[in-house]
Amino acid sequence: MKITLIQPAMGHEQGSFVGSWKMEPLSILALANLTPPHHEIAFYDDRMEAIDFDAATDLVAITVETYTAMRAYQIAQEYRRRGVKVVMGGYHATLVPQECVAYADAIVIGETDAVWPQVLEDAQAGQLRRVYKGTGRPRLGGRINDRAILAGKKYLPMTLVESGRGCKFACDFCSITAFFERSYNPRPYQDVVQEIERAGNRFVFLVDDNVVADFDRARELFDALSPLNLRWFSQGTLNVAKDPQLLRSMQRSGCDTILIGFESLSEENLKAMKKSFNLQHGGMRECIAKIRDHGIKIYGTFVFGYGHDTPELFERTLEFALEEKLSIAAFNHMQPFPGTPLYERVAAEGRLLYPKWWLEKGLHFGDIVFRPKGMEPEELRARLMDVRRRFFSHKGVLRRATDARANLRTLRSAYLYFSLNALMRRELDEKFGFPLGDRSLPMPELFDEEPLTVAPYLSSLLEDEVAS
Ligand code: B12
Ligand code: SF4
Repeated sequence: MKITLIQPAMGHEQGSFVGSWKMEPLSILALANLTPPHHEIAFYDDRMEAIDFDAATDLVAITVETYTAMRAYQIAQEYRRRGVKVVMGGYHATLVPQECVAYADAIVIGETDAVWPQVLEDAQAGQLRRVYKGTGRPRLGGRINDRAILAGKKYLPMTLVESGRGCKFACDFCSITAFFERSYNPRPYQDVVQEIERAGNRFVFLVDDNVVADFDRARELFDALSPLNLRWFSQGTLNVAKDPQLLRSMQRSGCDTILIGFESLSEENLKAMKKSFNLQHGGMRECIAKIRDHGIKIYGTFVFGYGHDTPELFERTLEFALEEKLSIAAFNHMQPFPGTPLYERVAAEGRLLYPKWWLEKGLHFGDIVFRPKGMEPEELRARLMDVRRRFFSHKGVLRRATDARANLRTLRSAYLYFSLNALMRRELDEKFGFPLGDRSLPMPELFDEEPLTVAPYLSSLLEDEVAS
């Protein structure tokens, strides 16, 4: 069979796509590497090239996130009206399967590692089922991704590698914890090393949502990375600061930046999002100091729109981010992703302005899709934009640069610090205002479906795991 893999963009209108989002698509790479070699593979990255809908193909596979759902459904519509079967999978397909299945011939719920060959066999036999489900947690060992299908595409010069999936925390807004039900599944560190060596790039993004989810395992991984002379980036939790030995091995292994979700300086907000663990181990400032003392830069993320925000909290948060010399920061609005407890709560309170915001015609990235408590949606949007602009202003960048411990620790750290900040500043207007979907194509038709619930499918995933 000829299989066409597609990474959808969030939308199309302006002719270009946000530069810092053009990263290697690992979901596509996983599918390509799980496909038996007798099949032929074509791949379109909708973020940087036009899709030839008329090119001959037997099956189309599209990865769907919530923000790319509208565009993914439009792409599916184009293929299906040409008589080509479409399979969808990924976060959105897993968390809102009852919607996604209406736009595809088949969907895969959950991790697809074990089930993809079966989907292909069924497709070849003309017996595609409507819904497939990855059961239990797959063994992540034994697959070292080949990157041949990415050749010639203009990605950021950074290799993306998985070193584990999931996270044991339960933040109420998080799709990860909804998808993996608070479990963590590490990949053998030897495979991680092998994949990095095979890719041959010193700049690596370990895409785990919490690379320090298991301290002992993280230490093993970092020690194994040390001889590779890497500059690596990842995401983690603040509690890493409580283990100086782990921080040392992180530093030795070449950790440049760790993204940490601080989320809010308000204790009440943290409580509401089930993230009070951010206040442990001496508090945020003490933890930040320990991490920066090890030469590691911090990319801090903050969220506004929970119930206890005030104008003063925006100012205090900006001052905190500048004072603590965060290398980069994201100031996001609370986003009710379907399938999360947050979505259920905001919906139950009648505060969703658009229940299916991801399919709302005319919506842009950065638009507020719910009614915040204590301020108008437009005020929330405007305050966030103001804080972002001041953080990335020349003054803000220079103030944060006065940091010999991490941001300007070496010439290379300084180069990365200034170039990343310049990129983020340039992109502010482009990113916040980016359209969802392709306005030149018909919007996806809306179908009636069962009311959304907190992913009941995932409970059965867990049962499978217990049974196996
Ligand atoms: C790397 C990353 C990015 C990179 C690039 C992503 C890319 N696609 O190129 C950058 C930094 C640019 C980015 C940006 C954003 N991201 Co992001 N990102 C990630 C991250 C950390 C890793 C993705 C990855 O490579 N995973 C590894 C692959 C192998 O896993 P996978 O995608 O789940 O695929 C498996 C299955 O889902 C399934 N599968 C997936 N697709 C398909 C398709 C078919 C047909 C089948 C059968 C199976 C299948 O098979 C795979 C193997 O089992 C994830 C979190 C995570 N750990 O996954 C967040 C994540 C995907 N991002 C998320 C978000 C919200 C964003 C942003 C909106 C953030 C922001 N506020 O700016 C933007 C949106 C950009 C866009 N979509 O255009 C959310 C999405 C939530 C949701 N409900 O959709 C996630 C889950 C993070 C989170 N904590 O919630 N992101
Ligand atoms: S710590 Fe991060 S990855 Fe883990 S549940 Fe919370 S937001 Fe999600």
